[in-house]
Amino acid sequence: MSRAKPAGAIQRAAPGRSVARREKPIELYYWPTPNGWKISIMLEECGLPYLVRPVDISRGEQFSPQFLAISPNNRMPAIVDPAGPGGRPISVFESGAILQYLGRKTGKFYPREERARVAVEQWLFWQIGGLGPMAGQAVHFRHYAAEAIAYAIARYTDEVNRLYGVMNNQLAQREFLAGRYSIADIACVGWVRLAEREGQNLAQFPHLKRWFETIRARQAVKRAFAARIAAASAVDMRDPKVRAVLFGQRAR
Ligand SMILES: N[C@@H](CCC(=O)N[C@@H](CS)C(=O)NCC(=O)O)C(=O)O
Repeated sequence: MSRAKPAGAIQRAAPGRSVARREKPIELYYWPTPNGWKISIMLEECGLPYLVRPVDISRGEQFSPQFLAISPNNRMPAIVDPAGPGGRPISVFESGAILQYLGRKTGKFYPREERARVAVEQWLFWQIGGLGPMAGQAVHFRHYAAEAIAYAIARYTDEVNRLYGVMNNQLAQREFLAGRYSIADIACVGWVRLAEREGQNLAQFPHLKRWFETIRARQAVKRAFAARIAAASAVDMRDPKVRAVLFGQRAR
């Protein structure tokens, strides 16, 4: 398996903020996927300076010892905040934990008041335990599986359809999943962006469509979605070397 050296870092700053200022940027270990977008959206929304450290998961960079020291699950995203608690660096892996950390750090998109916080957390965990894994499997069996397995395609496509219906019903009553725009919406939007690849038609879910269009129009979200990593755009998922890295992983 390839142990390619990570590609160069890309420094980003919120509009109107200079990256030359004293504040050390948060390092974002990133690849442009729905899980990666969650954190680039949050950093953009919070106006925090950050440095993108691409983790080319198609070449096995998620298995480098340096990355595993931060993210032992060999998955991105992860962050290193040089100004963590007590002014000392802290690393965080798992996108939900990162969103909560950044929400607590900035006081943004993650309310303190207990009822409002619980409302956000239940939808955040719903995404982490439900929408993300199910949509990921739907994409896998619809687009990447070596053979088309009708049962698996139907099972995951149906489950994502059910989950979209749950969001649609919630959004019939509220502007955002937990009332106000929050880390729960930030966690979900990248997966809804891939609706077509998941075998879903947003026209079937008018409230979800309205929500998606509202969030997609936010400047921070536009910037996060527009950020390109050339190597990622060039990945060919049919390449046997890429497939050997990403599929059939077992304990090491
Ligand atoms: N539960 C994790 C999931 C992260 C995840 O699945 N990341 C994928 C890309 S979307 C990854 O890094 N894959 C590398 C691999 O499969 O080896 C989170 O929410 O952070």
